Amino acid sequence: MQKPLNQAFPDRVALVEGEANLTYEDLEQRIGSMASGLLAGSSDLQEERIAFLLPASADYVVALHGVWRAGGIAVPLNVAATESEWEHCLSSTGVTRVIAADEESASISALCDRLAISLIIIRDCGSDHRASFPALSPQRRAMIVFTSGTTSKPKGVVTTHGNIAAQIATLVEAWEWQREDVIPLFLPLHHVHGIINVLSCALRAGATVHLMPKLDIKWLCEQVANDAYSLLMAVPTIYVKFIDYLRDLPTEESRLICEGFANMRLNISGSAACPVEVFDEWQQLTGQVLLERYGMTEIGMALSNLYRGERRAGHVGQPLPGVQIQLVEESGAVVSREGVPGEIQVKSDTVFLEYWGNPDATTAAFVEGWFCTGDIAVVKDGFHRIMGRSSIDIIKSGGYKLSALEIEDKLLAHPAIAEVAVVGVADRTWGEAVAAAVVLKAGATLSLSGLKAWCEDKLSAYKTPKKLVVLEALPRNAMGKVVKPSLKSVF
Ligand code: MLC
Ligand code: AMP
Repeated sequence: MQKPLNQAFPDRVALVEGEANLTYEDLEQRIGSMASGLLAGSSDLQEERIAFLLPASADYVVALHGVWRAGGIAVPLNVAATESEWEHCLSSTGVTRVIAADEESASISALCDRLAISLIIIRDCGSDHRASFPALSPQRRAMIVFTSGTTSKPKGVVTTHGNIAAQIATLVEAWEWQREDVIPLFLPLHHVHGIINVLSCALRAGATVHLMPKLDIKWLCEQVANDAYSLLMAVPTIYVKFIDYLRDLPTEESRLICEGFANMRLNISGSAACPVEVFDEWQQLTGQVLLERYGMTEIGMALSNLYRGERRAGHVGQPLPGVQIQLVEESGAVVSREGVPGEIQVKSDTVFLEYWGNPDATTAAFVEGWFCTGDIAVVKDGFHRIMGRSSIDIIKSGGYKLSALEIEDKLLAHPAIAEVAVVGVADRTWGEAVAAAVVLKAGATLSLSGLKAWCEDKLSAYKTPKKLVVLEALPRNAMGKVVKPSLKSVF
């Protein structure tokens, strides 16, 4: 399934990293060397889980494809996570080797020692002895990406080579990816938006990816003004950041950058709801009509507005090629007419295989072969509109899916906190912001800055509360359960 990347376009530039350009031929050489090194004489890694802690870089791409080519399962780690978060990813999936860059290796080496996992530095991974690589069926497991949800600990979503090929194929077709495309990649590479929609589609199409380890709005705008890119894919928060930046610039400078955006062939928003105001402002500023689409780690992308056709603000469009969608009412009845809301359920080759080591969660996620997303939508004139989620414990902040339960679990260990409830509250930049309501232990005090500092080595920074209220008691119903909807109004 993992075909060589260089067959049709060896001389084209695949990756740009700083001043360096890597052609498809160069990349293929490095992947071959990496895969041979990982195999170290064996013929197939037989789904060995190999994690990597690498920022967006050619090294990352080489590690990902090297693991795939050698028959392993790739487990990309969040470079900004805490040690306890890495520990969960590594131990729950039985990772045996971690590949890291020089800079990142120090932060994970003690953990690898403790878990008896071998830590290898990427530059030491390759081998000059070219191995022959295993033939991989579409059913073979390829990747585990962690997703937060309605359980305290993130779940490992397993996709096969067939799933990944289908996720890429539907987007290459729907958005008409072409080898002339050039796209910046600033999204995190431990989630499907960055891994599949940007990186993998570009490489499948023979396009060029500009890798950047961090979002830098000013630098990106300079590139855009020089017509460096044909495509842009981002979460709504990033469009808000672009809008704020452009609005603050002198008119002429802003005009040049906006013209650059106008010259692109496509700007896409996804991973969280794009507010109609952001859609409208982007169009006013740049002339670009944002294409909004809907997806999920477990299913890749499922719904999308049309590349050639109407793109409706506040809507996520129609099913992508090869993806079947049904809306299902709470009663279990399939919605048969427009205007009736129901849970989005998906059937497609793009849908994941299983949650790693969690057959109960896997079984619970499917009904008669349909994957139940937990997202509620309604259809009008054939366009799907996302109305919300069935669980209040899932928060979408800047495109990251966060579990209120995971954050509550961590905060409960704080010495001043007796009770805690976490909710997402509406926020212009982040979509939803993490907000914590706490009841303190007798005599204790707590400030937001103190809480943030305490969270530093326990939670990734984007999970830490942005708002804090101290209450005498949490609002609870007759069963003693915290009434979270009423808590939102407290903020
Ligand atoms: C950063 N911060 C966040 C945050 N990102 N806070 C809440 N939510 C977030 N998402 C905080 C940091 O903790 C820090 O806080 C401050 O903002 C500045 O940090 P930064 O790292 O400099 O921020 P920035 O680089 O601007 O990052 C913002 C961002 C990033 C939007 C680029 O969040 C991001 O890459 N989001 C995309 C996530 C994504 O790819 N999701 C797709 C999942 S897959 P402090 O207090 O220290 O100042 C999926 C399926 C699908 O959803 O459909 O695609
Ligand atoms: P993740 O589990 O991180 O892949 O996040 C997937 C979730 O993001 C979906 O279940 C939706 O709740 C949300 N999502 C993705 N795209 C959109 C969108 N365009 N509009 C609203 N929500 C979205």
